[in-house]
Amino acid sequence: MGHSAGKSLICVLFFMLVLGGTVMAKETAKIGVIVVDVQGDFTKFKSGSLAVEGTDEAYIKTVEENTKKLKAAGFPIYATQDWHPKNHASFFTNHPGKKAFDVVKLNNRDQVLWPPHCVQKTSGAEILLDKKLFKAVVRKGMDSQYDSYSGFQDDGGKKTEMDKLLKKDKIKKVVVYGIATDYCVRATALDAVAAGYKVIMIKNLSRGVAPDTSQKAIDEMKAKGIVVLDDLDLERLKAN
Ligand code: VGL
Ligand code: ZN
Repeated sequence: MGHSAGKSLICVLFFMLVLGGTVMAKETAKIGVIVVDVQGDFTKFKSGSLAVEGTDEAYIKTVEENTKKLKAAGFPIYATQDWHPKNHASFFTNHPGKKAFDVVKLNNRDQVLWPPHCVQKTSGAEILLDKKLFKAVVRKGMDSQYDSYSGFQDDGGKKTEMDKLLKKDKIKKVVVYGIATDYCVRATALDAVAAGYKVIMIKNLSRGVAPDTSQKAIDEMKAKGIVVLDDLDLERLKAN
C-alpha cells in the first residue's frame, strides 16, 4: 500500500468515526433533571405551612441521595423554587372571608386558595437540598396576580428562564420529581412535554397533596406520553 492509499484509508476511517459519533449523539438524547419545589413549607420535615403527606426527613434524604447520584452520573440538575410575595393572590389570607383550600375564580381560572407559603426570603421558602447540586434554580410565582405551578410559565403565560436554560444546555429529555405530584410536578412535566421535551416522572421521589388528584395527575401525564416510573433506574437512564 502506497503513501496516498494509506492516507485515504485513514481519511475514510476518520470520517466513519465522525459520522458514527454524530449518529450516536442523535440517538442518546441529552438528559437534564428538574427537582420541583423541595422547600420547607411543603414538608412535614420542616413543619411547613402547606406540608404535604409523606414529606418526612426520610423522603428528603432519599431525594437528596438520588439527586446526588444523578449529578455524579453527569446529568445537569435544575431546581424550581416557589417564591411568592406576601400579597400573593393564591394565599387565602389575601381574600377576606375565604379559608384555606377554598376555590375562587382568578383571571377566569379556578384558583385553589392555599395557606401562605414560600414567601420570598423566609425560611419556609428555602430549598432543602444542597445548593451545590444545582446548575440553576428557577424561581416562580413572583407575580402577585398569577400562580405558577409550572416551572416553565405562570398562569398569565409569562415564561420563566427554564426553557432557555435547557435549550442552552442542549437538553432533550428531562427527569422530573419533587413536590407536589398533583400541582407543581404535574404542571412542570406537562409543560415540558408541550415544549417538546421527552419526560420521565419519578413517582416514588414525588409526593402529592391528595391521593385522588395525584392519581388523576399520573393518568394525565401518562396520557400525554410522559413515562411514569416507580423508582429512578440510573443504569437504564445512563444507557438512555
Ligand atoms: C405548589 C401549591 C401552591 C407545589 C405550589 O409546589 O406543588 N402547590 N404552590
Ligand atoms: Zn405556591
